[in-house]
Amino acid sequence: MSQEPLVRDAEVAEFRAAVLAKLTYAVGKDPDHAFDHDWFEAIALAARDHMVEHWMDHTRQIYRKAQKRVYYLSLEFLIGRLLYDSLSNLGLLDIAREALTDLGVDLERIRLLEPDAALGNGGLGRLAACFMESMSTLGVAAHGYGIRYEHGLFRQAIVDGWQQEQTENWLDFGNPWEFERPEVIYPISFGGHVETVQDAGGQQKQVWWPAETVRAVAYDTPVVGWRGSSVNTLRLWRARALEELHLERFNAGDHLGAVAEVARAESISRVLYPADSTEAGQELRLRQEYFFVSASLQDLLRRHQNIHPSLLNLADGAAIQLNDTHPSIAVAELMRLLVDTHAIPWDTAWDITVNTLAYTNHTLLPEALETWPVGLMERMLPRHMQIIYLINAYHIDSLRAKGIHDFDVLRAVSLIEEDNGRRVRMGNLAFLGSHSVNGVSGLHTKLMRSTVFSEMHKLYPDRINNKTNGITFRRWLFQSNGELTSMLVDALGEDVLDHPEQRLVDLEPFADKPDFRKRFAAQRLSSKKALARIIQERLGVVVNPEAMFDVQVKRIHEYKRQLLNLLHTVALYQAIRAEPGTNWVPRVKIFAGKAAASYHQAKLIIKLANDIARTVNNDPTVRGLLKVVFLPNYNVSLAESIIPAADLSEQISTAGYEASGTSNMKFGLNGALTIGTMDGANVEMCERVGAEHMFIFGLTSQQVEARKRSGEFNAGGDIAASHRLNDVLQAIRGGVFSPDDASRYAGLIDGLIAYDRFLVCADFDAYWDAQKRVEDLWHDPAQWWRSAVLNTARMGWFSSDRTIREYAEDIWKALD
Ligand code: 26Q
Repeated sequence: MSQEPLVRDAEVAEFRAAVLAKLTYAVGKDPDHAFDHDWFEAIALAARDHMVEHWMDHTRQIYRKAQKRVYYLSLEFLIGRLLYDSLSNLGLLDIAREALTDLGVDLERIRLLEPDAALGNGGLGRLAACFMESMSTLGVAAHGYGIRYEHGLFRQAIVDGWQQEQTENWLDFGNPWEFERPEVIYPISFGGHVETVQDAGGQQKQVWWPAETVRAVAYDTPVVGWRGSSVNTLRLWRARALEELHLERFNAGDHLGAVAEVARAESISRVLYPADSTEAGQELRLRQEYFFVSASLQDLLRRHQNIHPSLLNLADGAAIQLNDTHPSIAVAELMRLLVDTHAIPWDTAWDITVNTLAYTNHTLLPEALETWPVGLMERMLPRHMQIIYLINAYHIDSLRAKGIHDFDVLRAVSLIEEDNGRRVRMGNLAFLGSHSVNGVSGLHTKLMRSTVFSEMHKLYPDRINNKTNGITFRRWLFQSNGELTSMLVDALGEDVLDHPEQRLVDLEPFADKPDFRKRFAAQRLSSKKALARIIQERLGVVVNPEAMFDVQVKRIHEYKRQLLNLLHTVALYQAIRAEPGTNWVPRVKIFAGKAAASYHQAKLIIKLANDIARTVNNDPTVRGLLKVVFLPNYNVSLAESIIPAADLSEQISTAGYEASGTSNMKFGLNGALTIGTMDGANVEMCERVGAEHMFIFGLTSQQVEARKRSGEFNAGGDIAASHRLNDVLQAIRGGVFSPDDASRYAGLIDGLIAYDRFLVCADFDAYWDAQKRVEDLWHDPAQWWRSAVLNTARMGWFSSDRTIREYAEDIWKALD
C-alpha cells in the first residue's frame, strides 16, 4: 500500500526495535552473537505481538456482539510455515524486510529455517488450514480444534529409490506462534463400565465409571486474516497424564510401571496417523479421535454457558463442522454431555445435537470409510456404544413407523454393519447426527447422493448439499508468487489483492496483449529457474528451465494414477529414442508425494519413478529432451516453490474417485494449464476456465460406473489395441528400468493387466493423445500463454473465501 514515507520510516524503525528487544529479552541473545535461528524466533515473536493486539480486540468484539461461533473440528491442520503468512497478512512483509536489512539480516534466508507445521496428510488437512485463514479474513468467529501432535507427518527420504520414513520433529526448537494454556484443561476418560442408577427424583440414569482418565491441555495459535482484519484461534490439545508420575507406584519400587502410565496417556498426542485412507481398527486412532472431540466439546459448551443461561439454545450460538468422519464420535459425545452431564431429556438433546452439527465428506472410496469394531468401542467407550445403539434403535423405529420395512434399506442405513464382524459406521452416524452433510465438489456431491449415501439421501433428501472446495489466494498466490502478484497489481490495481474473486477476471483482456503475455512467460521462467536450483541442490540433476515443466505432486495413491503418468513418461522416452531427430518438446517430468508407510503398492510406484528417472536422465540419446525427477519430502513449503514453476498440471485421477482436489486450483491460479480427467473440481474448473484452455481426456465417471457394473477390468483388450501401451508395459515388466532386479515390476504389471481397477490401461491412449495436444499448443507460444493468462483470470471463484461464505450462509448461519 502506498504510504507517507515518514510514516513508513517510523514503522520500519519500530519493527527493528521490536525485533532487537525480542532478541535480547525473550531469546536472550546479543545481536552480534545471534544465530539465524535466534533471529527467526525474535522476528516471529515481534510479528506475534502485532497479532495479539488484533486478537484481543477481535475477541472482545465477538463477545460484545454475541456473535455466533463456528467450531471447525479436524484431526488435521496442514499449516506449513507461518512467518510470511503472518507478516504478509499483517501488511508487515516489506517493513520487516527493510528493518532486517538494516540489521544485516536477510529475511529470505531466515524464512527457510522455520519448520513446516505438518499436522496433516494432504488435501483434507490443507483445506482446514485454508479455511482457518479465510474465516479470519471474512470475520467469521471461528475456532479450529485439533491435536497438537508432537510429531507431524513423517519426513520422506529416498534411499536407493525407495521411500524411507523418518520422524518429524517440528517442535525441537520450540514453537514461537503458540501459547500454552495450562489453565485450560479437561479430563478425558476411557474404558470402565456403565451403571444404571436412580436419581433423587426416582428417574433412571446411566453413570459411566471410567477405568482411565487423561488430561487435555490447550495450546492456542492466533490465525490472522488478510490485512489483519480479524484474528481467530486454532486450539490444539496435548495429552498429559493425570499425574506426572504415579508416586505410589514409584515409591513402591515399580519405576518402569510408574512411567509407563504417563507414556500411555501422552502417546495420544504423540504422532499424526500417516495414512490418507483408513487403516481399520487402530485403537490409538480411536483414542485420538475421542480425546480431541471430548476436550473440544467440553470447551465449547463451557464457552456457551459463559454467555448463555442454558444449553438449550446451543444451536443458536454455535455451529460445529466435522471435517470428515474423524471427529464423528462427537454425535455420541455431545448426546452424552447433554443427557448425562446436563440432564437434558433425550429428544431435546437430539434436536440440539442435530441442529448444531454438520458433516463434510471427503471420500467415496469404500476402503476409506471409517468403521470401528463394536467390541473395541464397547471396551474403550462403553457409554458411547450404548448411546449409539439407542440412536440406532430410535432411527430404525422411526423408519418402521413411516412404513419402511425393506430389509436392504434398513441394512444400508443402520449405524451397525453386521456382515463383516459387527462394526459402527461412522459415516452413517455423522450423517444422522447432522443437519447438513456436504460434499466438496459438484460431481462428488452428486455421487454421494447416488452411491454411498443413496438410501440415507432418500430418507433425508434436503440434508446433502455441495460446497466446492477453495484455496486461500493469500498463501497460494500472494506469498508463494510475489512476482505474479506484482504483475497483477500493476495491471489491475491494489484492489485485486482485496477482491480477487471479483477483480481477477479483469485480467482477461490482458491475455490478448503480447507484451503482457511475454511478462507472464518471463515470470514463469524466473520461478522455473528457482525450482531448477532446488532440483540441482537436492538431486544433483540439471534441468533446462526453458523446457516444459510437467508436474504431478500429491499423495501417492493408485486412484490418482501416478502410474499413468509414468507409463506416458516411458512411452515418450521410447518415442524420442526411436526418432531423436523429430521436433520434440523438451520436458521435465516432475513428481513428488508421500506414500502411507504401509501402502506397498504406492511405495513401489515411488521406486518405479526413481528407476525411470535414473535410466532416462543417464541416457545420452534423450539428453536435453526429457528429464525425470522425483523430489523427496513433498510438503507445503515445497509446494510453494513447485506450483508457481509449473507449466502443466497433472490432475489425472480415475473419474469418480477424487472428491475434489485442491492442487488443481493452486496450479490454475498460478497460470499452469491442466491436463486432467472429468473428476472432482476439475469439472467446475473446466466450466469456468473453458474446455479449450485445458486438456481434458479419458473415461467419464458414468463410463467408469458402467465398467464397474459390467465387472470388466481386464486390460488385455486395451493392450492388444495399443502397440505403444504394449511396448511400455513390456519394457517395465522386462526390467529395462530395473536391471539390478529384472523382475521387480513383474507383479505390478501383471496385476495391472489382470485387474486394472483404476483403468490406467483403459485411459492410456486418450492420455497420450491429450499429451500430444499439449505439445501442439506449446509449439504456439502466443496461444499457450493466452490460455495461461486466462487460467489465472478465471480462477477467482476457487477462493476459499467463496467456499467459506457458502458454509457461513447455508450451513452455519454465521455471517452478520
Ligand atoms: C482415517 C482413519 C485412520 C487413519 C487415517 C484416516 C484418514 C486420514 C486422512 C483418512 C483420510 C484422510 C484424508 C483424506 C483427504 O485428504 N481427502 C482429500 O480431501 C480433499 C479436501 O476435500 C479433497 O480435495 C481430495 O479430493 C480428497 O482426497
